[in-house]
Amino acid sequence: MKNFYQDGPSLTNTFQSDASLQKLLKKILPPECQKQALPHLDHLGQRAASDMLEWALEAETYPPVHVPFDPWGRRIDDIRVSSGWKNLEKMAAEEGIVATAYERKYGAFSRVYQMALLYLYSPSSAIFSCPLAMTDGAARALELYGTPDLKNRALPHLTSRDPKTFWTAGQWMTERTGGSDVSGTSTDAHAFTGESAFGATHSLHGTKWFTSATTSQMALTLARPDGAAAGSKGLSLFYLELRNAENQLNHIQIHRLKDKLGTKALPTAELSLQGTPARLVGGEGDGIKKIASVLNITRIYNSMCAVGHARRALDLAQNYSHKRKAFGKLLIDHPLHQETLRWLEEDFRRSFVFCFHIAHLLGKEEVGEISAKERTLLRTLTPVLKLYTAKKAITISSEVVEMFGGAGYVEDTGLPRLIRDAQVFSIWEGTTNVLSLDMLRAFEKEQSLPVVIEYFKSTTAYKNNAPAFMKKWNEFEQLIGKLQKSAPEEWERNARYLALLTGDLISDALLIEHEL
Ligand code: MFK
Repeated sequence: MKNFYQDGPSLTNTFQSDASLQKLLKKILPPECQKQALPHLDHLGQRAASDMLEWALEAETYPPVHVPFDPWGRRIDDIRVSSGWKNLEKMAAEEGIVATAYERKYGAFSRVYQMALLYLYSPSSAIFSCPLAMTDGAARALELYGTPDLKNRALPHLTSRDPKTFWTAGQWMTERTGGSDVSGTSTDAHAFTGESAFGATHSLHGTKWFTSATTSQMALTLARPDGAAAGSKGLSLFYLELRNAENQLNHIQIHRLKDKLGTKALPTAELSLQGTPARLVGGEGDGIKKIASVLNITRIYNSMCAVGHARRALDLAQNYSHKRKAFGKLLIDHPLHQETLRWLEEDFRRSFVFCFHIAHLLGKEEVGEISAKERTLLRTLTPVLKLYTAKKAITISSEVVEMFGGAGYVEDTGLPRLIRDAQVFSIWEGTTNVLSLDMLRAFEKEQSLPVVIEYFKSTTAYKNNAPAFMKKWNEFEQLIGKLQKSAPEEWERNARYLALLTGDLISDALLIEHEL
């Protein structure tokens, strides 16, 4: 076939093509919420397959640039981003990707509605979902720990639908000594004596090693006040604004942008705080515990973005399977290709249903409708969700790229980005091992293992003796039994395996409950 040219994959309205999303939302959202949410999601699904794709491509093609000096040698540390990136930010505000959760028009279901928006927005956003995650996390931390005046100052911006007043937030935890173990944080906080627009209490000195997105207007960060203990116990949580009224950086110097494996459109910088005015949040001490309220939100965002990413990879693979012929027939007509897709689709649905379950629990917690047992489940299962969905997104992305053969390995098809951008999900906001240990932390601190076991025993899958569920359940019971007789170190050695098994069990149970 001399004149043969293959058609590439294409997307249609990503809400309309998503049977799982429609089915789940119609089942769990109350009618008045559906009335607003479903048309809104339909509209967003259309944008995710049209104008957003153009902006995302532009943002990826023209990644951010750090301009340290003006032409005359003045230090300016400008970070220049493409108009595509700016449009994605503007649109996020207008569509209420963060605001929907905080307006709480539909109680606990507002979070489910908002997460569904994020799920559609994220895979076409060139990872603008990352600054949104930190914005949402900062809003929650300020809700929980901020004084009324600090809340009044920042929350209306973080939850605004008006692009002119919308702010994004950064979460600056990682230093050169580490992103997982932050006990070595060497940013010092000295008493602040000058004037500041936001009631600064301290001035910060130190280096932050991974700060995304450094174009944000505010950030939450950790620092050690004078006289505080060494290690993580001596850390406090601080609020800062990056720029002053003259739009100059507030004693912050940007060293360089990171040259990352993926998430190329996202400006992630190394910077130093050189006497940056900052304000204590929630009093001195307990910095890790307070920033955990940000992390628990960003980890759920990471999960929802991983699920959205997996859906996008599969949409492309499904579409291509109906276009591409090999060995005399369409890919979709080959039994082995069908089987591979079926297996990947099931993996996707596992992550999908688990993620929306946790989003609903989060919504209940935020409006004070959560029971004690549900709160324990939310705390224990959030790290499991994050590690589980990240691993699934990486596997699915890799398999989908393989389904395209050589085309999947060629940059200008856009397909290699699927793998690069998936890899961040298992790194950002806690690696698989760190999160497995966080599950153990919750077992211990919240005494949550009995609650998890009780939950599994209450599911339809358990009551109906569903074969796949019971096979894993037996393995889970045996492993727990063995660990209960072992040294603490054995819990740690088995933590990852146990976390993945827990993820399998909960997703099995939820797939049966929701008939997905
Ligand atoms: C898309 C953008 C991509 C851009 C590229 C990004 C590349 C990567 C950049 C990064 O570096 S991301 C890394 C971000 N860092 C993290 O996510 C932190 C990961 N590390 C952890 O989560 C550690 O487990 C932790 C820092 C929390 C360990 O610190 P500690 O001080 O040894 O923990 P400790 O003493 O057990 O906990 C302190 C308190 O916080 C305890 O409460 P109490 O004071 O009442 O005892 C804990 O229960 C509580 N806590 C810890 N984690 C919690 C939590 N509470 C609720 N939820 C949690 N998740």
